[in-house]
Amino acid sequence: MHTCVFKEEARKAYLDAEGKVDLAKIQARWTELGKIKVSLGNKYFTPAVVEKVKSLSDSDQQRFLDVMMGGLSNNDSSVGVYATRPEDYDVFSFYLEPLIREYHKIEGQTKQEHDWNIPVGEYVLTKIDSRLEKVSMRARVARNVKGWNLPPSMDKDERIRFENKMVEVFDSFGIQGKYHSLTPGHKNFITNQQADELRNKHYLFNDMTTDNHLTSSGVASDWPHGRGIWISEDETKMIWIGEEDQLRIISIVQGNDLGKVDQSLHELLTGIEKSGLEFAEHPIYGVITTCPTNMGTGKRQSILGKFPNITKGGTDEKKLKEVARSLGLQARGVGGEHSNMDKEGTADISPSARFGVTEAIVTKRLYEGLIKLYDMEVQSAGGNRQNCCIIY
Ligand code: CIR
Repeated sequence: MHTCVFKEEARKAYLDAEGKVDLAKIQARWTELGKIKVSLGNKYFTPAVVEKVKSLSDSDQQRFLDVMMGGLSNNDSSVGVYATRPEDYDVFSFYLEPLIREYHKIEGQTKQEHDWNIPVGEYVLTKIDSRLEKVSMRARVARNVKGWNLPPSMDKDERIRFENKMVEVFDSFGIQGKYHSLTPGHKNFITNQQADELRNKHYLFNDMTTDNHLTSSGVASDWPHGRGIWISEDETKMIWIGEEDQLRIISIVQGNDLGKVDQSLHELLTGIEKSGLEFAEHPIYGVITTCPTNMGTGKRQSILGKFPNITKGGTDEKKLKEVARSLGLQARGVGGEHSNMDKEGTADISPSARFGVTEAIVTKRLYEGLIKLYDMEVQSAGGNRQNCCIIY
Protein backbone atom coordinates (compact mmCIF):
# COMPACT_ATOMS: atom_id res chain seq x y z
CA MET A 1 0.00 0.00 0.00
CA HIS A 2 1.14 3.50 -0.77
CA THR A 3 2.21 5.23 2.42
CA CYS A 4 1.88 8.92 2.92
CA VAL A 5 4.64 11.09 4.25
CA PHE A 6 3.99 13.90 6.70
CA LYS A 7 5.40 17.38 6.29
CA GLU A 8 7.89 17.30 9.17
CA GLU A 9 9.56 14.24 7.71
CA ALA A 10 9.28 15.24 4.04
CA ARG A 11 10.76 18.73 4.52
CA LYS A 12 14.02 17.33 5.98
CA ALA A 13 15.15 16.53 2.41
CA TYR A 14 15.41 20.28 1.74
CA LEU A 15 17.41 21.38 4.80
CA ASP A 16 21.16 21.65 5.28
CA ALA A 17 23.15 20.18 8.16
CA GLU A 18 22.20 23.14 10.35
CA GLY A 19 18.52 22.78 9.60
CA LYS A 20 18.39 25.83 7.31
CA VAL A 21 16.56 25.83 3.99
CA ASP A 22 18.82 24.56 1.21
CA LEU A 23 17.73 26.19 -2.03
CA ALA A 24 20.06 24.02 -4.14
CA LYS A 25 18.32 20.89 -2.88
CA ILE A 26 14.94 22.41 -3.74
CA GLN A 27 16.17 23.38 -7.20
CA ALA A 28 17.52 19.86 -7.81
CA ARG A 29 14.17 18.33 -6.87
CA TRP A 30 12.21 20.70 -9.11
CA THR A 31 14.55 19.84 -11.97
CA GLU A 32 13.99 16.13 -11.35
CA LEU A 33 10.22 16.62 -11.20
CA GLY A 34 10.36 18.66 -14.39
CA LYS A 35 11.07 15.42 -16.27
CA ILE A 36 7.83 13.92 -14.92
CA LYS A 37 5.31 16.76 -14.66
CA VAL A 38 5.83 20.50 -14.37
CA SER A 39 3.53 21.91 -11.70
CA LEU A 40 2.92 25.65 -11.52
CA GLY A 41 5.00 25.71 -8.33
CA ASN A 42 7.86 24.25 -10.31
CA LYS A 43 7.43 26.55 -13.32
CA TYR A 44 7.51 29.72 -11.21
CA PHE A 45 10.51 28.73 -9.09
CA THR A 46 12.69 30.93 -11.30
CA PRO A 47 16.26 32.23 -10.71
CA ALA A 48 14.74 35.63 -9.80
CA VAL A 49 12.55 33.94 -7.17
CA VAL A 50 15.58 32.12 -5.76
CA GLU A 51 17.43 35.45 -5.41
CA LYS A 52 14.46 36.97 -3.63
CA VAL A 53 14.15 34.01 -1.24
CA LYS A 54 17.83 34.40 -0.31
CA SER A 55 17.03 37.87 1.03
CA LEU A 56 14.27 36.58 3.33
CA SER A 57 14.75 35.84 7.03
CA ASP A 58 15.45 32.23 8.03
CA SER A 59 11.93 31.80 9.36
CA ASP A 60 10.36 33.17 6.16
CA GLN A 61 12.55 30.81 4.16
CA GLN A 62 11.17 27.93 6.24
CA ARG A 63 7.64 29.18 5.47
CA PHE A 64 8.51 29.39 1.81
CA LEU A 65 9.62 25.76 1.88
CA ASP A 66 6.34 24.82 3.59
CA VAL A 67 4.38 26.52 0.79
CA MET A 68 6.07 24.25 -1.77
CA MET A 69 6.00 20.98 0.18
CA GLY A 70 2.90 19.59 -1.57
CA GLY A 71 4.49 20.11 -4.97
CA LEU A 72 7.95 18.88 -4.00
CA SER A 73 6.50 15.68 -2.53
CA ASN A 74 4.11 14.62 -5.28
CA ASN A 75 4.98 13.64 -8.84
CA ASP A 76 1.40 14.30 -9.96
CA SER A 77 0.98 17.86 -8.66
CA SER A 78 -0.44 20.29 -11.13
CA VAL A 79 -0.42 23.33 -8.84
CA GLY A 80 2.06 22.24 -6.17
CA VAL A 81 1.65 25.02 -3.62
CA TYR A 82 -0.53 25.70 -0.59
CA ALA A 83 -0.62 28.88 1.49
CA THR A 84 0.24 28.34 5.15
CA ARG A 85 -1.24 31.62 6.47
CA PRO A 86 -3.25 34.44 4.86
CA GLU A 87 -0.19 36.74 4.67
CA ASP A 88 1.65 34.28 2.41
CA TYR A 89 -0.21 35.71 -0.57
CA ASP A 90 1.51 39.06 0.08
CA VAL A 91 4.83 38.05 1.67
CA PHE A 92 5.48 35.58 -1.17
CA SER A 93 3.64 37.48 -3.90
CA PHE A 94 6.84 37.52 -6.00
CA TYR A 95 6.26 33.77 -6.41
CA LEU A 96 2.52 33.26 -5.93
CA GLU A 97 1.14 36.16 -7.93
CA PRO A 98 2.24 35.01 -11.40
CA LEU A 99 1.22 31.47 -10.50
CA ILE A 100 -2.28 32.59 -9.47
CA ARG A 101 -2.60 34.78 -12.54
CA GLU A 102 -1.77 31.87 -14.79
CA TYR A 103 -4.05 29.38 -13.04
CA HIS A 104 -7.05 31.72 -13.01
CA LYS A 105 -6.21 33.28 -16.40
CA ILE A 106 -6.14 36.77 -14.91
CA GLU A 107 -5.09 39.53 -17.28
CA GLY A 108 -4.48 43.15 -16.34
CA GLN A 109 -5.92 44.73 -13.22
CA THR A 110 -8.64 42.56 -11.73
CA LYS A 111 -10.34 42.64 -8.39
CA GLN A 112 -12.63 39.94 -7.07
CA GLU A 113 -16.26 41.06 -6.60
CA HIS A 114 -19.00 39.29 -4.67
CA ASP A 115 -22.68 39.05 -5.58
CA TRP A 116 -25.12 36.75 -3.83
CA ASN A 117 -28.11 38.13 -5.67
CA ILE A 118 -29.16 34.82 -7.19
CA PRO A 119 -32.73 34.41 -8.42
CA VAL A 120 -35.03 31.66 -7.22
CA GLY A 121 -37.31 30.26 -9.96
CA GLU A 122 -34.93 31.02 -12.82
CA TYR A 123 -32.27 28.34 -12.97
CA VAL A 124 -34.73 25.48 -12.83
CA LEU A 125 -33.52 22.10 -14.07
CA THR A 126 -36.96 20.81 -15.12
CA LYS A 127 -36.85 23.51 -17.81
CA ILE A 128 -33.96 21.50 -19.30
CA ASP A 129 -35.71 18.14 -18.94
CA SER A 130 -38.96 17.48 -17.09
CA ARG A 131 -37.39 14.37 -15.55
CA LEU A 132 -34.82 16.45 -13.69
CA GLU A 133 -37.36 16.80 -10.91
CA LYS A 134 -35.32 15.66 -7.94
CA VAL A 135 -31.63 16.17 -8.39
CA SER A 136 -28.88 16.25 -5.80
CA MET A 137 -27.67 19.86 -5.86
CA ARG A 138 -24.76 21.10 -3.78
CA ALA A 139 -22.87 24.29 -3.22
CA ARG A 140 -19.98 24.99 -0.91
CA VAL A 141 -17.75 27.86 -0.06
CA ALA A 142 -14.26 27.60 1.38
CA ARG A 143 -13.55 30.02 4.21
CA ASN A 144 -10.73 30.77 6.63
CA VAL A 145 -10.96 33.05 9.61
CA LYS A 146 -8.82 36.14 10.06
CA GLY A 147 -6.15 35.84 12.71
CA TRP A 148 -5.62 32.08 12.47
CA ASN A 149 -3.00 30.11 10.56
CA LEU A 150 -4.22 28.11 7.57
CA PRO A 151 -4.43 24.30 8.04
CA PRO A 152 -0.93 23.53 6.65
CA SER A 153 0.73 25.37 9.54
CA MET A 154 -1.72 25.06 12.42
CA ASP A 155 -0.29 23.08 15.31
CA LYS A 156 -2.39 20.62 17.28
CA ASP A 157 -3.26 23.16 19.93
CA GLU A 158 -4.41 25.73 17.36
CA ARG A 159 -6.52 23.11 15.55
CA ILE A 160 -8.27 22.19 18.81
CA ARG A 161 -8.77 25.84 19.83
CA PHE A 162 -10.24 26.60 16.42
CA GLU A 163 -12.65 23.67 16.66
CA ASN A 164 -13.79 24.82 20.12
CA LYS A 165 -14.24 28.38 18.87
CA MET A 166 -16.53 27.04 16.13
CA VAL A 167 -18.52 24.94 18.62
CA GLU A 168 -19.29 28.21 20.45
CA VAL A 169 -20.52 29.65 17.13
CA PHE A 170 -22.73 26.60 16.48
CA ASP A 171 -24.24 26.89 19.96
CA SER A 172 -25.25 30.49 19.35
CA PHE A 173 -25.83 31.15 15.67
CA GLY A 174 -29.50 30.28 15.60
CA ILE A 175 -29.65 27.38 13.12
CA GLN A 176 -30.64 24.09 14.73
CA GLY A 177 -28.11 21.36 14.25
CA LYS A 178 -25.50 19.14 15.84
CA TYR A 179 -21.73 19.07 15.85
CA HIS A 180 -19.86 15.77 15.41
CA SER A 181 -16.19 15.78 16.35
CA LEU A 182 -13.41 13.44 15.29
CA THR A 183 -11.16 14.78 18.07
CA PRO A 184 -10.50 12.07 20.68
CA GLY A 185 -11.95 13.15 24.03
CA HIS A 186 -14.14 15.92 22.58
CA LYS A 187 -17.58 16.21 24.15
CA ASN A 188 -19.16 15.69 20.71
CA PHE A 189 -16.83 12.84 19.72
CA ILE A 190 -18.14 10.27 17.26
CA THR A 191 -16.71 6.78 16.71
CA ASN A 192 -15.07 5.63 13.49
CA GLN A 193 -18.22 3.69 12.69
CA GLN A 194 -20.39 6.78 13.09
CA ALA A 195 -17.93 8.76 10.99
CA ASP A 196 -18.13 6.13 8.25
CA GLU A 197 -21.92 6.35 8.30
CA LEU A 198 -21.62 10.08 7.64
CA ARG A 199 -19.12 9.35 4.86
CA ASN A 200 -21.50 6.84 3.27
CA LYS A 201 -24.08 9.62 3.07
CA HIS A 202 -21.41 11.79 1.39
CA TYR A 203 -21.56 14.31 4.23
CA LEU A 204 -18.19 13.89 5.93
CA PHE A 205 -14.78 14.18 4.31
CA ASN A 206 -12.39 11.23 4.06
CA ASP A 207 -9.53 10.31 6.32
CA MET A 208 -7.02 12.96 5.26
CA THR A 209 -3.98 10.84 6.06
CA THR A 210 -4.58 8.76 2.92
CA ASP A 211 -3.83 11.68 0.57
CA ASN A 212 -0.15 12.45 0.13
CA HIS A 213 -0.89 15.99 -1.09
CA LEU A 214 -2.56 16.68 2.25
CA THR A 215 -0.02 14.90 4.46
CA SER A 216 3.17 16.24 2.84
CA SER A 217 1.91 19.83 2.91
CA GLY A 218 0.88 19.67 6.56
CA VAL A 219 -2.84 20.06 5.81
CA ALA A 220 -3.50 16.62 7.35
CA SER A 221 -1.13 16.98 10.32
CA ASP A 222 -2.40 16.06 13.79
CA TRP A 223 -5.27 14.09 12.25
CA PRO A 224 -7.96 13.64 13.55
CA HIS A 225 -7.54 16.45 16.07
CA GLY A 226 -9.57 19.59 15.45
CA ARG A 227 -11.65 17.93 12.73
CA GLY A 228 -15.39 17.54 12.57
CA ILE A 229 -18.67 18.35 10.92
CA TRP A 230 -21.73 20.35 11.97
CA ILE A 231 -24.99 19.16 10.39
CA SER A 232 -28.27 21.03 10.49
CA GLU A 233 -31.33 19.27 11.87
CA ASP A 234 -32.85 18.89 8.39
CA GLU A 235 -29.49 17.67 6.98
CA THR A 236 -29.39 20.30 4.24
CA LYS A 237 -26.65 22.50 5.72
CA MET A 238 -23.21 21.38 6.81
CA ILE A 239 -19.92 22.84 7.95
CA TRP A 240 -16.65 20.94 7.77
CA ILE A 241 -13.95 21.92 10.21
CA GLY A 242 -10.26 21.36 9.60
CA GLU A 243 -10.13 19.91 6.12
CA GLU A 244 -8.15 21.73 3.37
CA ASP A 245 -9.58 25.02 4.60
CA GLN A 246 -10.49 25.82 8.19
CA LEU A 247 -14.13 25.85 7.08
CA ARG A 248 -16.05 24.40 4.18
CA ILE A 249 -19.61 25.68 4.34
CA ILE A 250 -21.98 23.45 2.42
CA SER A 251 -25.59 23.27 1.35
CA ILE A 252 -27.26 20.18 -0.12
CA VAL A 253 -30.73 20.37 -1.60
CA GLN A 254 -32.63 17.61 -3.39
CA GLY A 255 -34.71 19.40 -5.97
CA ASN A 256 -34.48 21.30 -9.23
CA ASP A 257 -34.01 25.00 -8.50
CA LEU A 258 -30.31 25.90 -8.32
CA GLY A 259 -31.17 29.26 -6.73
CA LYS A 260 -32.55 27.48 -3.67
CA VAL A 261 -29.17 25.92 -2.91
CA ASP A 262 -27.60 29.36 -2.99
CA GLN A 263 -30.31 30.77 -0.77
CA SER A 264 -29.67 28.03 1.78
CA LEU A 265 -25.89 28.43 1.58
CA HIS A 266 -26.03 32.19 1.91
CA GLU A 267 -28.27 31.93 4.95
CA LEU A 268 -25.71 29.64 6.60
CA LEU A 269 -22.79 31.86 5.62
CA THR A 270 -24.39 35.06 6.93
CA GLY A 271 -25.40 33.20 10.12
CA ILE A 272 -21.72 32.47 10.77
CA GLU A 273 -20.66 36.01 9.90
CA LYS A 274 -23.24 37.47 12.29
CA SER A 275 -21.67 35.47 15.09
CA GLY A 276 -18.70 37.83 14.81
CA LEU A 277 -16.23 35.70 12.85
CA GLU A 278 -14.37 37.68 10.23
CA PHE A 279 -13.27 35.71 7.20
CA ALA A 280 -9.80 36.21 5.71
CA GLU A 281 -10.16 38.20 2.50
CA HIS A 282 -7.53 39.46 0.10
CA PRO A 283 -8.02 42.90 -1.47
CA ILE A 284 -7.51 41.50 -4.98
CA TYR A 285 -7.96 37.73 -4.87
CA GLY A 286 -11.14 37.63 -2.77
CA VAL A 287 -11.58 34.94 -0.15
CA ILE A 288 -8.33 33.48 1.07
CA THR A 289 -8.05 29.75 0.67
CA THR A 290 -5.30 27.25 1.37
CA CYS A 291 -5.12 26.11 -2.25
CA PRO A 292 -4.73 29.05 -4.65
CA THR A 293 -7.13 27.32 -7.04
CA ASN A 294 -10.08 28.21 -4.78
CA MET A 295 -9.29 31.91 -4.40
CA GLY A 296 -11.96 34.31 -5.60
CA THR A 297 -15.41 33.23 -4.49
CA GLY A 298 -14.22 29.94 -2.95
CA LYS A 299 -17.53 28.67 -4.25
CA ARG A 300 -18.05 25.35 -5.93
CA GLN A 301 -21.54 24.51 -7.08
CA SER A 302 -22.57 21.21 -8.55
CA ILE A 303 -25.27 18.74 -9.41
CA LEU A 304 -25.04 14.98 -9.61
CA GLY A 305 -26.19 13.70 -12.98
CA LYS A 306 -26.04 10.50 -14.99
CA PHE A 307 -24.40 10.58 -18.39
CA PRO A 308 -24.44 6.93 -19.49
CA ASN A 309 -24.39 7.80 -23.17
CA ILE A 310 -21.58 10.36 -23.33
CA THR A 311 -19.49 8.04 -21.10
CA LYS A 312 -20.52 4.87 -23.00
CA GLY A 313 -21.73 3.14 -19.85
CA GLY A 314 -19.09 4.74 -17.65
CA THR A 315 -16.22 3.30 -19.71
CA ASP A 316 -15.26 6.61 -21.29
CA GLU A 317 -15.28 9.13 -18.49
CA LYS A 318 -12.49 10.98 -20.26
CA LYS A 319 -14.98 11.94 -22.94
CA LEU A 320 -17.37 13.46 -20.40
CA LYS A 321 -14.50 15.34 -18.79
CA GLU A 322 -13.46 16.72 -22.18
CA VAL A 323 -16.97 17.74 -23.16
CA ALA A 324 -17.51 19.34 -19.75
CA ARG A 325 -14.22 21.23 -20.00
CA SER A 326 -15.21 22.66 -23.38
CA LEU A 327 -18.28 24.10 -21.64
CA GLY A 328 -16.31 25.64 -18.74
CA LEU A 329 -17.41 22.80 -16.44
CA GLN A 330 -15.59 20.14 -14.48
CA ALA A 331 -16.85 16.54 -14.28
CA ARG A 332 -15.77 14.40 -11.34
CA GLY A 333 -16.72 10.98 -10.00
CA VAL A 334 -18.95 11.11 -6.92
CA GLY A 335 -16.16 10.24 -4.49
CA GLY A 336 -14.27 13.51 -5.00
CA GLU A 337 -11.80 15.03 -7.38
CA HIS A 338 -9.81 11.90 -8.23
CA SER A 339 -12.57 9.27 -8.05
CA ASN A 340 -13.89 7.14 -10.88
CA MET A 341 -17.32 7.13 -12.44
CA ASP A 342 -19.75 4.19 -12.23
CA LYS A 343 -21.31 2.36 -15.19
CA GLU A 344 -24.14 4.84 -15.41
CA GLY A 345 -21.65 7.64 -15.86
CA THR A 346 -22.69 9.31 -12.60
CA ALA A 347 -20.82 12.55 -12.37
CA ASP A 348 -20.59 15.64 -10.27
CA ILE A 349 -20.71 18.63 -12.63
CA SER A 350 -19.59 22.11 -11.57
CA PRO A 351 -18.29 25.29 -13.22
CA SER A 352 -14.48 25.46 -13.10
CA ALA A 353 -14.09 29.19 -12.59
CA ARG A 354 -13.49 30.47 -9.07
CA PHE A 355 -11.80 33.81 -9.61
CA GLY A 356 -13.11 36.78 -11.56
CA VAL A 357 -16.67 35.48 -11.43
CA THR A 358 -19.23 36.35 -8.78
CA GLU A 359 -21.19 33.80 -6.77
CA ALA A 360 -24.21 34.62 -8.97
CA ILE A 361 -22.27 34.01 -12.17
CA VAL A 362 -21.12 30.59 -10.94
CA THR A 363 -24.77 29.51 -10.69
CA LYS A 364 -25.64 30.99 -14.09
CA ARG A 365 -22.68 29.19 -15.67
CA LEU A 366 -23.70 25.89 -14.13
CA TYR A 367 -27.22 26.24 -15.48
CA GLU A 368 -26.18 27.32 -18.96
CA GLY A 369 -23.51 24.62 -19.12
CA LEU A 370 -26.02 21.96 -18.10
CA ILE A 371 -28.38 22.96 -20.90
CA LYS A 372 -25.62 22.17 -23.39
CA LEU A 373 -24.35 19.08 -21.59
CA TYR A 374 -27.79 17.44 -21.38
CA ASP A 375 -28.36 18.31 -25.00
CA MET A 376 -25.17 16.43 -25.88
CA GLU A 377 -26.22 13.49 -23.70
CA VAL A 378 -29.51 13.29 -25.61
CA GLN A 379 -27.66 13.43 -28.92
CA SER A 380 -25.27 10.65 -27.81
CA ALA A 381 -28.33 8.56 -26.94
CA GLY A 382 -29.74 9.03 -30.42
CA GLY A 383 -32.47 11.24 -28.97
CA ASN A 384 -33.76 8.69 -26.49
CA ARG A 385 -32.11 9.15 -23.14
CA GLN A 386 -33.29 6.99 -20.25
CA ASN A 387 -31.48 7.80 -17.06
CA CYS A 388 -31.01 11.36 -16.03
CA CYS A 389 -30.44 12.09 -12.42
CA ILE A 390 -29.37 10.74 -9.11
CA ILE A 391 -30.26 11.62 -5.58
CA TYR A 392 -27.77 11.62 -2.73
C1 CIR B 1 -1.99 19.71 -6.95
O1 CIR B 1 -1.16 20.60 -6.91
O2 CIR B 1 -2.19 19.05 -7.96
C2 CIR B 1 -2.78 19.42 -5.71
N1 CIR B 1 -2.24 20.15 -4.62
C3 CIR B 1 -4.25 19.72 -5.89
C4 CIR B 1 -4.60 20.99 -6.56
C5 CIR B 1 -6.07 21.12 -6.79
N2 CIR B 1 -6.73 21.81 -5.78
C6 CIR B 1 -7.36 21.27 -4.73
O3 CIR B 1 -7.44 20.08 -4.52
N3 CIR B 1 -7.94 22.11 -3.91
